[in-house]
Amino acid sequence: MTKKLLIIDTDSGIDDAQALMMALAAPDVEVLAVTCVFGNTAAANVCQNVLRVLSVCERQEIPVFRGSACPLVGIGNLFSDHFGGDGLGDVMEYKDPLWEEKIQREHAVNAMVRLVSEHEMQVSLVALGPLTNLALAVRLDPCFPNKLRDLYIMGGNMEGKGNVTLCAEFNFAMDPESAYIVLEEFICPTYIASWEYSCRNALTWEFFEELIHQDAPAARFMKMITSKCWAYSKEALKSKRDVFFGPGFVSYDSYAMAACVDSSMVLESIECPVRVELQGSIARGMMVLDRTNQLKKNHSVKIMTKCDLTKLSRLLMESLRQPCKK
Ligand SMILES: [Ca+2]
Repeated sequence: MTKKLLIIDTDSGIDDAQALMMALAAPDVEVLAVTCVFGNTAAANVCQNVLRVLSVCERQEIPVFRGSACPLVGIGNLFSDHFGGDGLGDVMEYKDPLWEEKIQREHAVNAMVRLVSEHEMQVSLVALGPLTNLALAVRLDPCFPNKLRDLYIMGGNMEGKGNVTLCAEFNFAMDPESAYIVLEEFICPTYIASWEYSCRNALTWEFFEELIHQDAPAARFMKMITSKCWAYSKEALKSKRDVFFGPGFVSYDSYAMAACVDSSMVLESIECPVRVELQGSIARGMMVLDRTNQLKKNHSVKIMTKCDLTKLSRLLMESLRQPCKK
């Protein structure tokens, strides 16, 4: 069987690390590249975080590319401390002094355009951070979306429930213009794991404990990077997520990755056109669902609504049993 080819665009991020491990563990998936973007932390930290995850899983042969350090418009100094200042829980004392030499020289956006052109209609792009690199890719090559097999996005919201601002989800709020461009111009099959989708399909904290206490290097790594992170503690009970959806363990980016790795993961979805609000004083960055086609767009996306939690749990468990032989 031919393997599914993936490019993973990430702002890693503890949940990005989890999602990346899920792709690495999937037997019928080949990760062509990991492209880095600012978001949970600065782009330089994202690069180092991805290298760490690949090292833990003994998959250093996968090329890592450095991408956008800020949004298309405005300044990019709004990093979240959701997963700590360094994006991986602020627990790592050792910094690889040679990390920059391990990053490819080619810019992430150039690499994306090149790889997708080399494997036309074969590459699935999984976007786990702000969509800046994707927006730049379609500006460099207007045919880029036509050459993609499909696109999976973690980001946006469907009910106007925001996690960083009143109405906007983090990845879209960090670069609303890029989110707008991608949702207007990427005409390939597009699947969106919104904030509400991930929160509504939460797993239990008991499952999380079982997950990170497996006897494998990847599980020990996940246990370490979540050990001092408030998002994985009882403090999180006070977050907006728990106010809206109740308590639970949510590995946001894993939902988009799981849908890409196993298409039977998504049990229900809504298919309709969407647009990102750019002008609003309250709702800037919010994704709007056009279920009655008032915008007269000719491209619809699939917005996931129900996840197979048994399958998701299994993929998460397997993803932390690495390194493994594929
Ligand atoms: Ca992310």
